[in-house]
Amino acid sequence: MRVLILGGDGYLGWPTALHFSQAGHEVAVLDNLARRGYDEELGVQSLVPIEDMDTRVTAWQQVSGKTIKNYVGDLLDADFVYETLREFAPDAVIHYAEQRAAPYSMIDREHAVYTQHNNVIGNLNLLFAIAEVNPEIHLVKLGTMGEYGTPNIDIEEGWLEVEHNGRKDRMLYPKKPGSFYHLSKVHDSHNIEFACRIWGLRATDLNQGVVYGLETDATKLDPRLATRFDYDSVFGTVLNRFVIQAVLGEPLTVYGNGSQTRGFLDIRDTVECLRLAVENPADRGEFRVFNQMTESFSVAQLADKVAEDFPGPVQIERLTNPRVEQSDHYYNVKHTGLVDLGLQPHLLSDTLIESLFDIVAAHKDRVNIEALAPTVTWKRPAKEPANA
Ligand code: NAD
Ligand code: USQ
Repeated sequence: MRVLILGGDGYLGWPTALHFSQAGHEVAVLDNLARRGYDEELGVQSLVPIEDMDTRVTAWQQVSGKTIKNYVGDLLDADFVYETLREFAPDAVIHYAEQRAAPYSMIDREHAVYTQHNNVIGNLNLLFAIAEVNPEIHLVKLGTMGEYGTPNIDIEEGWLEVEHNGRKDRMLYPKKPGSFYHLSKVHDSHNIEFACRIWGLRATDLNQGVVYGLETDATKLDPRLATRFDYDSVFGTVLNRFVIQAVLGEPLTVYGNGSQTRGFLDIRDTVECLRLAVENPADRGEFRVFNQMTESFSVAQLADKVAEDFPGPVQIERLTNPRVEQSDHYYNVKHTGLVDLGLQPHLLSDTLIESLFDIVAAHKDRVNIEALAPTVTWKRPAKEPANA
């Protein structure tokens, strides 16, 4: 198949491109390199050095003999999106290309507006381009488990059978997201469902949990193929951060009492879930939703697991939670759709965490220690008038 990967320069997009190319698909990546810009803005860099896209693509050609086409541009540029779809003529488009950090979206008004504008308008441009260039294209869109929040009932895969006053309907599962970033994904999901229902597009929304890990079969083949690994309090995700903090001898930063529970998955399962979704497309008019996670853990359980696996002393620190989120809540998620398509999950009890310690140790001098502590808070202090 011909597969276009939007956000192909990112943590997940690049390993996904390699995985599809390795599996024999014709692959192109598209990215506006915004993620590298956020690094500069925040004064951080990927813990593991990453090459620019030209070097990555050349390295892959040398290692595998396969080519990946590289488009540099912005999803906010609608003409560019239409042109790319016409030129590459994909069978499937994987859409990762959004601002994806909840804390980044909560910094201030500008960052919230940037996040929702970038994500919602980029996705809308894509929907129109697919509808007008080739409505047969299967859109595989990255959503997030955080769209649902932590409701006090079981979380279904996207849809809920509702009985109300004696009548029944199948409704989109109600959403209770926890940041302006997570909200942008809810808006995207609604826009995509509408495009499937009204225009007959075909789409799969992958409500993915928090990803951990660094290497896939393909990225391991050459250091120039490495993907990014974030440790900072804005873009670093919780388990990756705990592993890095342990190696640096810094305390593991558990927010609140650590009872908040999330869905997680290994990066090797992310790329495989994408392959399964693309190779088994949704029907025309279908808005298909999978919950892309393999296990649930509380933050405290993750900290304990890292402390248990790390060969040296580890301190676990409970910080006042900078976010507003529920603790001690119910969390029970249905996630059978991808398993039914053939996913064989890598579980956290496998050896992944130990394998990360040496990689982190080799690059620990690249860490800006000051970027580890959380600085973005969810609450809004009243602003003094400018002339006060
Ligand atoms: P990332 O930030 O590393 O990659 C996203 C890429 O998209 C970046 O390279 C960025 O430059 C590009 N991009 C952003 N806006 C763009 C635009 N307007 N036009 C073109 N390119 C643009 O993020 P990631 O961790 O690889 O996540 C990829 C996707 O998966 C995101 O949509 C994210 O919401 C979702 N997701 C990630 C996780 C996780 O734990 N990393 C979990 C659930 C869902
Ligand atoms: N947390 C800590 N300590 C830390 C960092 C995080 O206790 O040092 C806690 C947070 O309070 C939160 C949980 O860990 O309860 C997860 O936080 P995170 O930063 O790892 O993940 P999150 O902000 O939810 O976002 C990440 C990705 C996002 C994706 C989401 C999947 O950045 O792109 O959408 O995971 S999900 O959480 O399922 O919505």
